[in-house]
Amino acid sequence: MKVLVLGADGYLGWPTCMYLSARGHEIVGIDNYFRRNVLKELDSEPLAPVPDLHQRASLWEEHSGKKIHVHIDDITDYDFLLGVFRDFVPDAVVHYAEQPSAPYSMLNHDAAAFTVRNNLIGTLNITYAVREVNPACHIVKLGTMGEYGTPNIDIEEGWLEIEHKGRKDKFLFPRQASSLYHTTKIQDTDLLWFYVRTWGLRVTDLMQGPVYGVSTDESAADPRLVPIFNYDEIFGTVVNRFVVQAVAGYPLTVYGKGGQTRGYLNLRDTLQCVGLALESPSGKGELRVFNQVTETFSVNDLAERVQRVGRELGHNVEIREIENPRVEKEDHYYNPAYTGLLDLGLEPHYMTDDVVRELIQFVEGYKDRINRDAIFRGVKWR
Ligand code: USQ
Repeated sequence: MKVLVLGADGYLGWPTCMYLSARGHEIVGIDNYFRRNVLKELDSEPLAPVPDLHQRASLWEEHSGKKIHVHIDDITDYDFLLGVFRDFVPDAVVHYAEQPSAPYSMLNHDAAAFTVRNNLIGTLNITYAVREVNPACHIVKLGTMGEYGTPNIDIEEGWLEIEHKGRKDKFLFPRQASSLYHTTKIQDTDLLWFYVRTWGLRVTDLMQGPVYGVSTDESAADPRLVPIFNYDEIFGTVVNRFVVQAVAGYPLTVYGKGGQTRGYLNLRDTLQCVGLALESPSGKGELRVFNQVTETFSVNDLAERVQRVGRELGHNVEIREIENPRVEKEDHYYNPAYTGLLDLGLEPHYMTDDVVRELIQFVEGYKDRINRDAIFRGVKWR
């Protein structure tokens, strides 16, 4: 398959490029270096040094003999995106090219406006380019479990059948996000659903929870192939942050009561899920939704696990409840369904102590690069 990966430089984008390339797909990757640029502005470098995308593509070719073509440009520029579509004529597009950080979207007006513009215009441009060049192209969009929020009912896999005054219909499961970033992902879903109904596009929406981990089969060849790994407050996700905090001797930053429960998954499983979705595309005029998580934990569960494994490895790991900078429920019901990807063949890599130990050991190798000032700055939701 010819697969266009948007957001190819990111934490998920680069490992996805390698994973799909290793499986024989032809890959073109695009990235505008948004994350790299913001990290420099915020003085929050990734934990391990990351060669630029051209250099990583060359390294990958040296190790695998396979080419990944890359463009450093912006998909919100429609002429640019359309040009790539016309040259490459993709069979599928994997859409990671969103401003992915909830705290970034809550920083100030400029960051909020950037998030709305980038995420919505980017998604709109993809739909137009697909219709123009290859309407059969399968769009695999990374959504987020955060679109559903934390309702006091079970979360279904994308859809909900409602009976009202004796009549029934099926709707997208109700959405109520708790950051502007997550809200733009709801709006993306709505955009795509509209064009699925109107133009008959094929779309898979992968409602993903927070991802953790760093190693993949493909990055084992060379440490310079590991994904961009952030532990700062803006781009780091909670498990990766806790592991770095454990190694740095920085008390684990549990926000509020720590009862916030989410569905998590290992980076290796993100790759499997995207691969499975690509290999069995949704039908014409179908919006298919999968909840892309493998297990649920509260923040307290995660902190306790990282503390236990960190202490076994000789680290001084304390847990500190700090005033929650976000507006979110800290004690709530959470019961999402997530069987669709298992039915397609997903074989989960669960979060065992060994997995956490391996991640801590990776971080230990870069201990000298940890910038303690980047760990917590307290971006407040209000
Ligand atoms: N949290 C802490 N301490 C920290 C960091 C986070 O207690 O130091 C808590 C947060 O308050 C939240 C939970 O951990 O309740 C998860 O936070 P996170 O920063 O790992 O995840 P989030 O901001 O929700 O966003 C991340 C990705 C985003 C993706 C989302 C999936 O950055 O791109 O869409 O995970 S989900 O959370 O299911 O919406």
